[in-house]
Amino acid sequence: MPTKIILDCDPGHDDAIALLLAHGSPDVELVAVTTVAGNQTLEKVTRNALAVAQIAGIVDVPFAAGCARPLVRRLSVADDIHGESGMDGPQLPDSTITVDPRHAVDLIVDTVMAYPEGTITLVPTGPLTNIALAARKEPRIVERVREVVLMGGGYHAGNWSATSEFNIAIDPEAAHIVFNEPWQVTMCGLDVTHQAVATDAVIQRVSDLGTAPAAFVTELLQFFKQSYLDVQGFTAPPVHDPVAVARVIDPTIVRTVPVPIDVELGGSLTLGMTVTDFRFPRPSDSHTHAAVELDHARFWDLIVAALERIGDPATGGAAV
Ligand code: PIR
Ligand code: CA
Repeated sequence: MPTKIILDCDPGHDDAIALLLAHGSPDVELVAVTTVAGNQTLEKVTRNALAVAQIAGIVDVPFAAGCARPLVRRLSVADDIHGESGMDGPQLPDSTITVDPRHAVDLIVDTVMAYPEGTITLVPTGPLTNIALAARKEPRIVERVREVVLMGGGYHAGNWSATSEFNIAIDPEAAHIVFNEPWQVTMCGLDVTHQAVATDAVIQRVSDLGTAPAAFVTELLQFFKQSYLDVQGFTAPPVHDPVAVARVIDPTIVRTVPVPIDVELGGSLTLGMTVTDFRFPRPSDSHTHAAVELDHARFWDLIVAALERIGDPATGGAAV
């Protein structure tokens, strides 16, 4: 039985690839896609999510727009990395797929309450605003959710400040709520996502697939490569968000350790830091888990296989 997931995202080049990985993998079933302001405004990231759905033929999954700003703070977007549209590079098609009328928070709550307890996994790949509000609106989701596997944070270094990663730093209060509810939380932070680099060999492999969705991903990766070089000096771009999806598909691809993690809300230099306690002895009952190591080869194998399965929906028929 595939694991049922709700992808809560802010596409975003890497969010788009996370969505394609989830759609093209037999081991996970997308039951809802929700959007949140982060990499760009809510309007832009929602449009981008629908464009990805159009390209990949994701027609039977509800897409709902959520929060347009963080709980407490003003929105800052990552247009330096993701561009004006939030997903610059490829031409974005107008989508014939329409957004669900429900607010993302309601779609999350309704979905988790409708399925049996312990069956829905939440996969947030943007700021945690929608997830935090859902937990506050319907507290029973906390015990019903199977686990939360998120991209965000890290225990070593930041990308938005010296200590803090974008998804956490943009809405630290929401992240504080999510990390402090007693559900299982796996943090796929920069420590592992900076291992998920798209080398030129990887980009070539994707390009060689020859389908329209693969061409779209190739263009996303080429743009991401250039902006990561210009903005952060990386020679190959880290493709963060699919790491969380990969962890759900195959836990052996992302090694984790159970350690206490909390989110700094008070520090003037460390606001939004995910403070991770690796001290001995490790608590036996930690509900938070830090990802520490990625299997790079098998990670990209999963993405290539997903794109193969998606094939060329526009021309009909998958490649395999
Ligand atoms: C990536 C992101 C934001 C800022 C930068 N510099 C790079 C987005 C990605 O979509 C990912 O979810 C997370 N936030 C990585 O920090
Ligand atoms: Ca993201």
